[in-house]
Amino acid sequence: MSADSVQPTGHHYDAATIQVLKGLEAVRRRPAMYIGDVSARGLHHLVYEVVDNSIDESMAGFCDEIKVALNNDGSVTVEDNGRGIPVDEHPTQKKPALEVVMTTLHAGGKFDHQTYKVSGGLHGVGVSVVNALSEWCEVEVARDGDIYHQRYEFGGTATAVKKIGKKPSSGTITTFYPDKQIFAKIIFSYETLASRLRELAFLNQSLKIVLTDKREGQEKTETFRYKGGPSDFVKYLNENKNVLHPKPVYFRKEREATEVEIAMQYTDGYSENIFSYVNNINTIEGGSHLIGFKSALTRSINNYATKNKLLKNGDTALSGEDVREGLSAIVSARVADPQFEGQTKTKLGNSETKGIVESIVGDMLSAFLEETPAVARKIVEKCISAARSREAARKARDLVRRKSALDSGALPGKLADCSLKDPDLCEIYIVEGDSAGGSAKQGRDRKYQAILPLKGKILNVEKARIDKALSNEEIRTVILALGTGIGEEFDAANSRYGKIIIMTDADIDGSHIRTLLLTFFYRYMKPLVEAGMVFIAQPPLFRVKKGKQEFYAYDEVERDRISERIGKQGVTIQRYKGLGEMNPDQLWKTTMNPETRTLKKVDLENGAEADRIFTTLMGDVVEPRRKFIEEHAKYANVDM
Ligand code: 0RA
Repeated sequence: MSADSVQPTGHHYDAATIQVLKGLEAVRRRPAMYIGDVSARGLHHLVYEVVDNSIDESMAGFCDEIKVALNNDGSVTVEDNGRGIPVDEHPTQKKPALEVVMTTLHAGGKFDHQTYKVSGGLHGVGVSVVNALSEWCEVEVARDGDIYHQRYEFGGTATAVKKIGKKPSSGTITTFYPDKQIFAKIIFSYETLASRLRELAFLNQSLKIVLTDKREGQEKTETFRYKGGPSDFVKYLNENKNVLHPKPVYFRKEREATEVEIAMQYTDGYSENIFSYVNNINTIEGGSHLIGFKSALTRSINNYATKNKLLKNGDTALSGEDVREGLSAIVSARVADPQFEGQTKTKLGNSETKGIVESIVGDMLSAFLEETPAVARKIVEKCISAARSREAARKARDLVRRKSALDSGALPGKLADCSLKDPDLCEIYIVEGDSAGGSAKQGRDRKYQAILPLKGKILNVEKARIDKALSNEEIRTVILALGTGIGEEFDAANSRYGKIIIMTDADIDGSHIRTLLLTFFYRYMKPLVEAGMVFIAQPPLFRVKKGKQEFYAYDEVERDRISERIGKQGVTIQRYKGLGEMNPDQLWKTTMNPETRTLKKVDLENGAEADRIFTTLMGDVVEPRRKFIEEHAKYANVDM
């Protein structure tokens, strides 16, 4: 069924209905405008949109449990124990409020501004969008002792609101089945949903969120409920790190209708892990709340250090970077009328929020430092040590800068650059080893493909400060080749290539080098990753050959399917242990030709989760790493 044939069944087709259908038709015609895209990401957003309505009900204080179920038929159910969506007649639409909410664009739980003071939801488009993009959707509302039910198909009303039973408690149950015509693949990832639901549970102290996978063979359930809220979030982030003080610093305060909640804990590491949220939305691009937090942090710690004479002769004031080294923090703000800006609409624009957050954090943090001198001292010492090595870092950075400044063409000698200069057209393959580098250089299209072979392992930046990282030859080579600069000077816009493709062998060493490079990009060039510019090449694992016929398989299943199809007799199977075993032509055909290759985009859907993964894989603590690899080995397609 197409958008054009959306029709409410069993309903009088009046002017108001046409109005409604126009809205939802627009959603079906241009779904990406409402949910971002129609890939896996957009598909999962459908669930978040429904969950966000229940979260709003919980933030208003009427709901303390949300259940999400992945049903065996491919549909998803979201259930809450809130007040239930009202079912009485809508004053102007002359239809049950439930029906208005479900079938009218922008009429979500927020149709009445009095209902919720603050409200979450990235797109905030309302549940009618989910309805419009579903083959079918059913809602059950329990209110005032009765259960009401209504069914919709392709966004239109399929049945009238009917009483179907009795129930003493209230709540809303929404089940929807995404439209196969709109979403290419309607397979929900348990892990993707789990990490967002876990995040929501951390941000909404004591809210219980239960995720259940009911799909055959995948049955599983998890309950997310954190009595410590953001403090528990920080502990979770720091689980595999060495912390400087056992209890996260935590405070929550409201000022001028803005609520600020902060949890923070220092580790002995070097990276900065601050995750900021506004109304439960991860503000990846930051904004005024984050600026307010950072400036209050710098000022409070400097004031304390000065007042207590902790800075020695020769020590300069602590910089923002110094006071954030090794810090894990959650900055969560609830703002009544958030203005989201930036490319991904995840940057808070409200200018008044900066001052509010700054004054709350300044007051609360200064008080904490005064009252907890033992912890305060440890924190300040850590910051001072960061400041002292900042000097060394600057020297190391100068080294890179001088080298790159020799002349604009001072690219690393090992780089085989492409002839085009427009970054949008150009890509760079970062290749493991000289022999694979040789094949890649011969096989490439030199117009737009550059090759950078790396000699050996790059430094594990998870365990090194920037000065040490910059003393590593391979890391310097990558920075120079990309042209982005590093540290304070880093600018993704200066990248000489639009795509950065990591190409390593399909073995343990290869996956290690890949992880080292990803750790480096994640810690030092995160905007490149966020912009979706970092990719992993997918070379084949096998060549299946029979006579003149030649096929490439990217995993065992494919290998077996191919040999099955061409008949097992006379088939030779070669397992590629390294890229170097492929000749230039094979490498081009299988891994580099944009027409035929597959690239895996590195995405950061959930920053907090990504941080934990890098810490687990690259940090000091061994046991969780072993466990992680064991649990993920079957997906990782590496024999670690
Ligand atoms: C507006 C008013 C009221 C409840 C809701 C919206 C509501 C919406 C959703 C969406 C998912 N779960 C929900 N739970 C509640 C109630 C007004 C009242 O009862 O006074």
